[in-house]
Amino acid sequence: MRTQVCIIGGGPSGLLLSQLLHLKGIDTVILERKSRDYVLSRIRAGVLEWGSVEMLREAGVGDRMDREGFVHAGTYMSALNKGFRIDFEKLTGKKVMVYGQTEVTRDLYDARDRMDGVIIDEADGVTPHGLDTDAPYVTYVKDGTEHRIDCDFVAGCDGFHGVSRKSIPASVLREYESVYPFGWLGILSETPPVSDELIYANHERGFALCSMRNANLSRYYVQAPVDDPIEKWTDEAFWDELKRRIPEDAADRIVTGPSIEKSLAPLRSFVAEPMRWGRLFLVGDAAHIVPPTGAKGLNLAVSDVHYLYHGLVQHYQDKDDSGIDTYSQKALARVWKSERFSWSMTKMLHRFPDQSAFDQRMQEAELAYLESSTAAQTALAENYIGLPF
Ligand code: RFL
Ligand code: PHB
Repeated sequence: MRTQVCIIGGGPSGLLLSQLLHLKGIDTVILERKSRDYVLSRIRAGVLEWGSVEMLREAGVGDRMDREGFVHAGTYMSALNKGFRIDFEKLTGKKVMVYGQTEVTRDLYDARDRMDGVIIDEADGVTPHGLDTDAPYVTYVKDGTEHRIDCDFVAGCDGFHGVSRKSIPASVLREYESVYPFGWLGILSETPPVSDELIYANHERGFALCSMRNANLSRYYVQAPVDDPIEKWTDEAFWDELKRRIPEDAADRIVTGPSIEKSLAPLRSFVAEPMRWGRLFLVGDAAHIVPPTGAKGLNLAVSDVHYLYHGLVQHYQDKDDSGIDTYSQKALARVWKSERFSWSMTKMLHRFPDQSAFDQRMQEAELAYLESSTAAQTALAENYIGLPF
């Protein structure tokens, strides 16, 4: 088989890139290791920057998001069980959209199906070859038979554990990493959200977050030791802990119920450079990971897609390679700024095991400054709603 762009990974970045390129007449094939049901059962991001919202609309998958998503003009922060609000709209003129990654992925799969997009799922042993030549190709095994796809370019959209980044020689690849000494325990429950906007809470027992998916589906997180056995966290233990960490009025009115999903995710900051090697481009989590505190992971995947999509369109339509030649540089400039924001939100809001009394006071002072300063709130809001592409 031959295609113009072979995309490894059928998560949001691979699907969105495929859909946008298709609309410009550029042919793609997606190779996905897992089944579609598996991909659609992953519960992940919940907040879209406005730039991401506009990219999804441009890709023709904005209708359900615009009908069912929730536009949020601000967020609540809480310190020592006392909340204050940051008004994104007043401070920046912009808002965010709360619409789950699972739904974004579903909308993209539906659109690709409607347009007869080729998505090969349950593809094993996906391996890119000849990435530093003019004739790259990708091999994979499906139902016991090996196949080969010849292409012009390979887009590595295969997440942190994928094969693409590992194809870049160690002599070229530079990796930067910081692993946090805790995780996020998240639950999904069929209960009305406790608040009309998200609540990010700093508490002496650890961080907590109240988020949502729709009017009867809530998403809550508490900071927890990353090696805690999940069985230890009965629903009752989770709700008790969450209530201790959030503002009292929220704790009093929260509606609890059985969890329908529960998982413990590690927190990491990671960047791989460069994001292009020969005919390979890394996109999204394949190149970088942020801790979820700033809600940036999916949004960074979308901004990578933005730069690569425009570069590839320029290459095919105008015979101009300047876009793909500057892809890594442009994407990384934005990636590092989002890394900084996610890292600073994580440091401000979590309890670290080795935190000294001084560190603790610094955190309290930072939150007090944020509460009282329009300049500090504007800086947070500008990053949260998303830096320009
Ligand atoms: P994905 O979603 O990991 O998709 C990669 C796909 O590649 C497939 N794959 C392979 N396919 C073929 N061959 C191989 N060898 C392969 N190896 C892997 C995988 O099966 C998968 O389908 O990466 P992508 O597309 O770059 O998207 C990135 C986002 O998923 C990620 O950044 C966000 O989910 C991060 N994130 C959040 N981002 C936000 O913008 N806002 C949020 O509110 C937010 N909250 C979160 C999050 C991530 C979380 N977890 C669990 C990691 C909350 C959590 C708890
Ligand atoms: C979510 O709803 O899953 C979510 C929201 C905001 C974050 C992280 C996750 O910062």
